[in-house]
Amino acid sequence: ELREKTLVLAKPDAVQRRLVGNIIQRFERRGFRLVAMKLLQVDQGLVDRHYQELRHKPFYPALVTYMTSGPVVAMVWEGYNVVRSTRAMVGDTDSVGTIRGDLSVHISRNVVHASDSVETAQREIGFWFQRDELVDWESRDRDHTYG
Ligand code: YYY
Ligand code: MG
Repeated sequence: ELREKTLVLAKPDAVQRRLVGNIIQRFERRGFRLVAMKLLQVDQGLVDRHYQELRHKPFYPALVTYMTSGPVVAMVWEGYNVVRSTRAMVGDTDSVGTIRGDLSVHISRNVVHASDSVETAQREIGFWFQRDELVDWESRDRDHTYG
């Protein structure tokens, strides 16, 4: 499915630490297509929806404080197998060579979120974006190189 979509968040620590460009560049370079992006201050309601299955975990209050501590960059990326590929690229804090492994040292400040299944992605995109915020566009690099 070439139109598979996933939600990626550059979390508040990524924005504060000026890592957003590096994160975006990795998905661009891989060949995925950016179809939506915005910077926003998140409120607790959105965190509750986004992380609803974690609401009873002991770390949940700290997770809410972290996620609402500053702006987040929310993105939708599209492409073949994008959900699975993006999870692999995001990796874990202790997996060097992944986004988290390269850019973070602690699970509670792991710089990025990516949806964990196609179904989760559809649901999460709906939490973060209106339907008309997703842009369908074609790569026409020749026109943009030569005018
Ligand atoms: O999907 P993923 O982000 O890799 O991990 P989850 O187990 O779904 O947890 C979501 C989020 O919660 C994680 O990115 C950081 C935070 N968290 C935490 O602060 N402390 C933990 N012990 C586990 C998760
Ligand atoms: Mg998860």
